[in-house]
Amino acid sequence: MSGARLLARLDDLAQVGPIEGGGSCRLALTDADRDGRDLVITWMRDLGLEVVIDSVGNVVGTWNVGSGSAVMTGSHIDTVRTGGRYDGNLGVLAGIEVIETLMQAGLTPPRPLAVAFFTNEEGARFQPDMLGSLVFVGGMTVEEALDARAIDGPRLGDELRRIGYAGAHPCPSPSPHAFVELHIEQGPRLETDDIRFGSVTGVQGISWQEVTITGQSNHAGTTPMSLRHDPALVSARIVVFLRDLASRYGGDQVCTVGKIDLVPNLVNVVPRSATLTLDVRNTDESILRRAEAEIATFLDQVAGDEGVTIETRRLARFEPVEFDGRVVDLIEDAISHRGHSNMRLPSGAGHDAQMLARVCPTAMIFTQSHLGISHNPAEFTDPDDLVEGTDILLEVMWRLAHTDFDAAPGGNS
Ligand code: HGY
Ligand code: MN
Ligand code: MN
Repeated sequence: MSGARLLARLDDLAQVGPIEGGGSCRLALTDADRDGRDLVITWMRDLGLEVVIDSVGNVVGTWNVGSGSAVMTGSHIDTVRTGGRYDGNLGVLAGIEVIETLMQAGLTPPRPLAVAFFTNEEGARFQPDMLGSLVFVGGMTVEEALDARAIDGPRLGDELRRIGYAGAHPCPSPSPHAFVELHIEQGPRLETDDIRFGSVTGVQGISWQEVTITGQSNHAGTTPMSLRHDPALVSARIVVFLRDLASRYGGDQVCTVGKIDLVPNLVNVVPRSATLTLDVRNTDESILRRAEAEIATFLDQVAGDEGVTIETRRLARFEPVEFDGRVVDLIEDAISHRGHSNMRLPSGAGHDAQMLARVCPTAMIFTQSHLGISHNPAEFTDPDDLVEGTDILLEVMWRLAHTDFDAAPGGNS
């Protein structure tokens, strides 16, 4: 395995859509995303992989050796606006590195190996997140995906065509033999507990909605406070309510208002409207549903209090996912066998693996994230962990290629 080649490619990819602080901004299907795609496909083609682009722009590079369905790895190379250099990129470039290493070592697996990057994993520009992998496994129709609207307006299908990634390959795709994704944890748990790698047991549930509050724009100087119907105030009350809910629930409950747009957004105008996003997550589906119900009740109540109207729109909703215990066991064994400390943990972030888990035995490998920082250019993972994580990925993929899941009954542990 060439750690230098992996690290150099991570640096090269980080230079596509570069932002201050050493991170990247490659929002899905923008020119920067196109440039990142072009670069990674070049590396795939230089390896002699068969590169396929499907109808929502997912890209799969396959080393067509052996027989049967492929062992697949991969992740995403689109980023949030304040992206770090490892989120998603590591999983894709590590997959390429694994294949290149095996080729150069003259080691041929009994099955094809594939490495993919999926469209719009982040869900920052188009919703839902993990859109590409969701279509890849048949969880969303191509037509519905192509009609998704970006937060800046364009239609997903038009953007795909504009950047030259409206592929011909149909979705859903045939199911892989197995899927494994290497990803940074993006949270603090491994580092806090001084555990080097994680065997990821699943992904927590996620609930995204857009809330539009309509009040009455008015003069900031002349309108008595008692006569105001102020969407900015209602937005603030919603933010505080979500923080209080998360504190009351405790445990894995997290709530985020990441985006607030005021109209007309001027210093001397009581806003006419506010549009905000609610990101609510929990590992437990019943608790997540309880949180959603509480939020809906609060929205009704605060609309009455402040004399505004509130409309909501579902942006994404995925229940918690449990990975295949046989794959988690295999990952844990590979980590231990290479002499490293290991922790089993669920993922706080969404990943393409949670979609692949619908169609084949799937799990993930986590590396540490320094101080748990991610979706931030300060995202950092020790280069030794990036390289060793790739070696673990290689071992896991090799073993998956030699695993007959039909003979090994089981599933979620
Ligand atoms: O939002 C997420 O969990 C992921 O980064 N798409
Ligand atoms: Mn990611
Ligand atoms: Mn992310």
